Amino acid sequence: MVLEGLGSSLRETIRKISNSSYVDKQMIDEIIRDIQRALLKADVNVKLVLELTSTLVKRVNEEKPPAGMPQQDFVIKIIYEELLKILGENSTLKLKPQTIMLVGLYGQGKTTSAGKLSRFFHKKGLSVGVIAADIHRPAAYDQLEQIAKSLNIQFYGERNEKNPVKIVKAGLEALKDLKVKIIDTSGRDSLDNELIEEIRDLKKSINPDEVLLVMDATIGQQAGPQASAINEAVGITGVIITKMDGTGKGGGALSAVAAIHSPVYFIGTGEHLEDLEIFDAKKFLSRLLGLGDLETLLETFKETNITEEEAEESMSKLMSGKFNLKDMYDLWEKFAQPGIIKRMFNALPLAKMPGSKQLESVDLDSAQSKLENYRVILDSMTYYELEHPDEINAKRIARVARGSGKSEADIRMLLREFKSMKNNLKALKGNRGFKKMLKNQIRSGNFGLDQLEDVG
Ligand SMILES: Nc1nc2c(ncn2[C@@H]2O[C@H](COP(=O)(O)OP(=O)(O)O)[C@@H](O)[C@H]2O)c(=O)[nH]1
Ligand SMILES: [Mg+2]
Repeated sequence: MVLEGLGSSLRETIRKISNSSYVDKQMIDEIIRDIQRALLKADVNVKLVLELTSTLVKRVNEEKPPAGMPQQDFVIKIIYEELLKILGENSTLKLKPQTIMLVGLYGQGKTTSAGKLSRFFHKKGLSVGVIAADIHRPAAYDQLEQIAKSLNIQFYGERNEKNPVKIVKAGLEALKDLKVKIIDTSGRDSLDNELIEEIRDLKKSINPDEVLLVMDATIGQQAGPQASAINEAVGITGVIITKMDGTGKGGGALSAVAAIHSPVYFIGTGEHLEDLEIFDAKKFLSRLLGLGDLETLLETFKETNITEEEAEESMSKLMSGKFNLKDMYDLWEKFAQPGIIKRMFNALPLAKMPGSKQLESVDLDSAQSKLENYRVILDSMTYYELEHPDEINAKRIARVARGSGKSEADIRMLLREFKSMKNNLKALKGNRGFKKMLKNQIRSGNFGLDQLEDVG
């Protein structure tokens, strides 16, 4: 995963802050140096690093934590907020009729992303067509045509035409009955005036609703100036960062996003057309920092109509390390709606991190029905078993299987997953920062919970 190096350094810093007994000037200097080093190592632009860290120092020195919030958590909160500014506001494409033009250099993933976006809109029930306006690479026409065919959507191209404006105008006319039109354009090996002029002309004459910059996550320091030049020429409205599944440092792409102040709409996470994710800056950053998906967790609590005290109590229990099957069952009863538990576990930190394979491997789509199965299994256990899951031996497993009508493998799976969940929760126990922060947020009921404009 791109940015994994940065993530692990930042998580280390967060841990350092949470574990410190107080925050003094020396501590702050050390944290700032750590953060600078981590960002520079990840290839984030030097100027951006200095700006970010000087804002951090200023805020940490000048601002006072709200009543009840420990200084350590406050510092973590400031780091979170300032990093979030780089990633930009949460924003994504609307599900409405529109023309989208994709721009970017060679090999960044424009044509593939045209296919991924088409699939995305198509799945949401909007008719889609693609237009091949990459006149530079002969193979681009075939590539896009083939993608369109595989998605069963309409394609427009003119194999021998060399004027992209002409092609796109004719294409928009030919596809005018479709809701969404996606235009794939030419790239170059490096940014030059010819490319800038080509996309500027195209933009001017067709006036698309969106101009999306497609950028490879593993791109280096040159990304910032390139993105700025393209932005000046055509006005980028959003970014798709591709190849997030790679192993690059990622700081170059981050710097570019910061330079053009455009939201990241999507990330590409593989070569296949389904490997496209709506980008959620807050969730992404929380996971990167190891803070867990605080927002999802808090929204989840909000939806349940349970009181804040109950929320706190549940969180404390979850993290006490003494969590047993009965607690899981009680929690289940309390939250009543099965979907909620699934989302809670999903939101917990570490679940997405290396080393917690069990949780990671839980297929989210089947998690719901699996949890419903679990409930049936838990119903067939005795109180003693619920409270002493470690003592559920083969004989007991066989009995519970018979009683619940599930297979012994199902029972074993439940016990295995329970154990792995418990271990993950135990790992959180020492994470003072997370726990306190979470409690505070639950208490204040507010963590910048502005509603996402979710297209789903
Ligand atoms: N691993 C991975 N590969 C990608 C992703 N997006 C595009 N690619 C690959 O990157 C290469 C260039 O993509 P392409 O769409 O042709 O780039 P274009 O020149 O900008 O149109 C192709 O081999 C794609 O399969 C992604 O998100 N992950
Ligand atoms: Mg292409």
